[in-house]
Amino acid sequence: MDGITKDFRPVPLPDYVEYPPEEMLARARGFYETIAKRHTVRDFSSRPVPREIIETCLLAAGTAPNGANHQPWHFAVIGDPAIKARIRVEAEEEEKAFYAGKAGEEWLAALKPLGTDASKPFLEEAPWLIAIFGARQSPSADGVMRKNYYVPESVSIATGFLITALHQAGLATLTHTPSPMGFLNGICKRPSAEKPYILLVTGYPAPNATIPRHATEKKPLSQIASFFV
Ligand code: IYR
Repeated sequence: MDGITKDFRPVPLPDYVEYPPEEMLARARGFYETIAKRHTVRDFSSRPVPREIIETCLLAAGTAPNGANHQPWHFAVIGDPAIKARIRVEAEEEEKAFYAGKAGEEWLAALKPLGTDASKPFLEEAPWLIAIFGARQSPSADGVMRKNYYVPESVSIATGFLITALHQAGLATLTHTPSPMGFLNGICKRPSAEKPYILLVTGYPAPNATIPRHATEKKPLSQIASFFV
């Protein structure tokens, strides 16, 4: 037995915990309260964050639902100041072109309330950058290359888990998307079958960190959901 499961072999559902309905509601409210305290941060402290915290949050990300359980993601974790400096140079080069007009008027107008510009000091200041890649194809456990499915969906869900895990651990995050970010393949030594999706910045917020007021405006439930009952 090589330990690779290729046939359907059901096992009893592990780990499920049922709560009485009142407790469910209390837990749902509790989680909402916790996650509503997550804010996208652009001012990071350079205070170090132990690697084991990042590793544990990545393990949580790796439990995300995904296409055919191929787990088509890779997380390149950068703490080396020299590599962070290279990423900043490359990202700022793309961002300069973006803000100089490549984005187009409508997009730049949409970004105005965020107060962002081409300057990305957080790429050097934050202790950790996590470059998140999605693999169009990747080797299975027996080393044979195979196609992956629902890659953007899978990677995005895993990224959501990661952001949630980092927040739960007490860290701030920024989902940064310099566009295009193909330069990350070279710097992170990832194959061309992998596409960088997001550069996740994480660490402690700077003591004087601010967020745009615009970001505090969340749509009410009536605008984000419709029920058919
Ligand atoms: N990638 C650029 C621009 C940007 C785009 C969107 I859409 C945002 O929500 C925020 C920023 C930047 O990082 O500045």
